[in-house]
Amino acid sequence: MKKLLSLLFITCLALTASAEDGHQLWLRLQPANKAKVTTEKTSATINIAKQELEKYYNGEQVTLKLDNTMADDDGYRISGTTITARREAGLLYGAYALLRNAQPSAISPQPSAIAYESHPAFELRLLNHWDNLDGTIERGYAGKSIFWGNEELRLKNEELITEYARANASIGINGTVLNNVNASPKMLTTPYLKEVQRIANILRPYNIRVYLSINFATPMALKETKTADPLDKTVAKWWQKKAKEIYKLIPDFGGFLVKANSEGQPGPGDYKRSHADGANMLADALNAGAKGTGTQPIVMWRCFVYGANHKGEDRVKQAVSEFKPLDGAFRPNVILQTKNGPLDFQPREPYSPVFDQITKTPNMAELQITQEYLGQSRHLVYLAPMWEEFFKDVNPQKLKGVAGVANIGLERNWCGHHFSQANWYAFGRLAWNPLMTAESIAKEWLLLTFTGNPQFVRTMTQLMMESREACVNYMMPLGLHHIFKFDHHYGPEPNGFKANYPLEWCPVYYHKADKNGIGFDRSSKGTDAVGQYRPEVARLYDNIKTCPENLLLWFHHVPWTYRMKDGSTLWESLQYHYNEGVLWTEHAHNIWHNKMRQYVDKQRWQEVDWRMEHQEKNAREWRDVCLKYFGSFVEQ
Ligand code: GCV
Repeated sequence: MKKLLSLLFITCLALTASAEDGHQLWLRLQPANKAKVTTEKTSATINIAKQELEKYYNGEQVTLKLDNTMADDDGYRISGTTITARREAGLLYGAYALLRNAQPSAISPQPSAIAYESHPAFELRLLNHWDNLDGTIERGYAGKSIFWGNEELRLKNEELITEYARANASIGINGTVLNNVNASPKMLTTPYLKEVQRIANILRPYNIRVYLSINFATPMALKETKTADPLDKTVAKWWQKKAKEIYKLIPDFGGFLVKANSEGQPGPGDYKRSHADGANMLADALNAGAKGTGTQPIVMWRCFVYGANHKGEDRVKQAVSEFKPLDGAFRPNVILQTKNGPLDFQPREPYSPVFDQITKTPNMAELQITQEYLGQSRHLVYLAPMWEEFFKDVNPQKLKGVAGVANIGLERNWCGHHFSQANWYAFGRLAWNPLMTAESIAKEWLLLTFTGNPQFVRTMTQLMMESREACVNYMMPLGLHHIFKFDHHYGPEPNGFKANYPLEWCPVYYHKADKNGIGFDRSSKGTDAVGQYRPEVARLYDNIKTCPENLLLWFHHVPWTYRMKDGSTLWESLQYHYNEGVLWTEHAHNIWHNKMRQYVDKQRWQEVDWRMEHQEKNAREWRDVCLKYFGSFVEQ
C-alpha cells in the first residue's frame, strides 16, 4: 500500500511537472550543463551566447570566435562546434542555430558536424507592437501589453521582457517598435522615455534595438509649439531637442515609425506639406540627436495612406498615387514601410504595387502577425504560406527590411492560440531567410514546440500548411476581400454599409455584388489598378482569362454564370470554396480531437481543441451568411 501511494505521489508530481501552459514557446531545451565554451572576448551579448551553450549544448565544448574578415552583418559560420561571426550578435544567433540544429529530430536530423554559413537577408528584422500606453493593444488578442499599462506590473515584468528578448533573439529579430502607430503624444514625454530606456537596457544584450512610433503633431499636442508644420523652425528645433534627449538616454535608439495623414492621424499634409517634407525633417532631427553615438537612425514612414490627397480614388491605388511622385525626394535614412498587399492585411491580396513603383527610396515590407483578419487568436491559421506567396512576387533583395505587427500579449502563452506562436516564429525565420519554405518552418516549429514524433509532425505540418487556404475559402474565396463585420473585423458582414462611415470601410464597396455578377473591376476598363503593376503582371491581372482565379474578384466584376477553368459557373465555384473551407475545419478538428491527443500535453491539447471547435462554428457562419447574401443576387 505504501509503495502504491508513493507511486501515485510520484506520478502526480510528474504530471504537475509536465503541466504545460505554452509559456516556453519553442525554447524547450533540456539543460545538459556539459559544454565548456571558449571565447576570446566577453561582453553582455557574448555572455548570453556562452551561458545558453553551457547550459543547453549537449556536447563537450564550443568555441566562439570573432572574425573581421567576414561580411559585415549579423551572420555566422558554424563549423563543427566552432561558431565564427563578424559581430557579437552573430555569435548569439550562431549559438541559437547550433542549439536548434542539435535538437533530436525524427524528421530531418541535422548533423552537428556540418560546416555552413548563414547571413540574414534583411538588415532590419522588426516587430511592430500596436501597444497603447494604457496597456491595451490595438488588434491584440492575447491580453494586455507586456510593455505598458499597469504600474505595478511594469515593475515586475523585467523577467518577462528578458524572456521576450530571448525568444526574439533565438529567431533573429533585431528590433522592436514599442508602441502603436496610432501613437500617443505622451510617448515622447520624459517619464515614458525613461521607461523606454529601461526596456532598451534589457533588450540590448540580445541585439534588439528599440524604435518608437510617433504622433506627428506631438510638439503641438504637448503645447510646446504652436504648430506641427514640418517646415516651421520652432517645430524642427523641438524635434532636434527631443532627439538629443532620446539619444542621451538610449544611445543606440533605432528611430521612428510614422503613420501620417492616415485614418485620422496628423501629418505634414495638414499644412499642405508633403510626406517627404515631414519624413526629412524627422530624419534630420534624428541625425542631429544621434551625432557622436555612432548610431545611424532611421525614419520608417508608412505608405498605408488613403482618404487623404487621393480621396475617392480606388483605395488600393492610393498609396502609389501618393508616394510615386515623391520617390527620390527622401533623405537616405528614410525607409518606406508598406503592407504586403495594397489594401489591409486581408487573407489573400495581390502584392502591393508600391514594391514595383518605388525604386529610388528604400522599401521595407510590413506583415501582420496578429491575425486581425484571419480569425484573431481563435482560428488555427498558419501565415507563413501567405508570406511565402508574397516573397515569390516581391524579390526580397529589393527590400531593406521586414516588420511584423506583433501578436504578443500578457497571456501566459503569449499569443492567445498556441498555434499563433508559429506565426511569430515563422516571421522571425523568414525575416532571416525569406527563401525558407513555410513547410520546413512548420516542421521545425512543431518539433521544437510540441514533439518530434514523426506521425504528429507530419500530420500537423500538413494541417498547418492547408490552414491559410482553408481560411481564405471560408472567409473570402476567389479574390473577395474586406467583407468583415465593421470595426472588430471578426465575423462576416457582406451586406455592410454605413452611410456615416467612409465608403472604403464598407463591405459592399468591395464585393459590388449585383444581379449581373460580383467583384471589383480593377482592370484597365475599370479603375485600372492593374496599371500600377510591372507590365508583365499588369497584363496577367488585366485579362480575365489569365488572372489567377484566386484573385479573380479582386480584379474583375464577373458574371455569376462565368465559366471557371474547371467548367463550373462562378456561383457554383463560390459555393464549392465556402464548403471546402468549412469541411477543412471539421476535418482538422476531427484529427486534432481524435488523433493528436496522445502526443500533446493535456492543457495545450484542450486549449487548442476548444478553439478548433469554435473555428468550425465560425466557418459555418461565414459560409452560411455569405452564400445566403450573395445567393440573393443570383437568378436560380
Ligand atoms: C493601427 C487597419 C487596422 C487598424 C490599424 C491600421 C493601420 O485599418 O484595422 O487597427 O491601426 O490598419 O495599419 O494603421
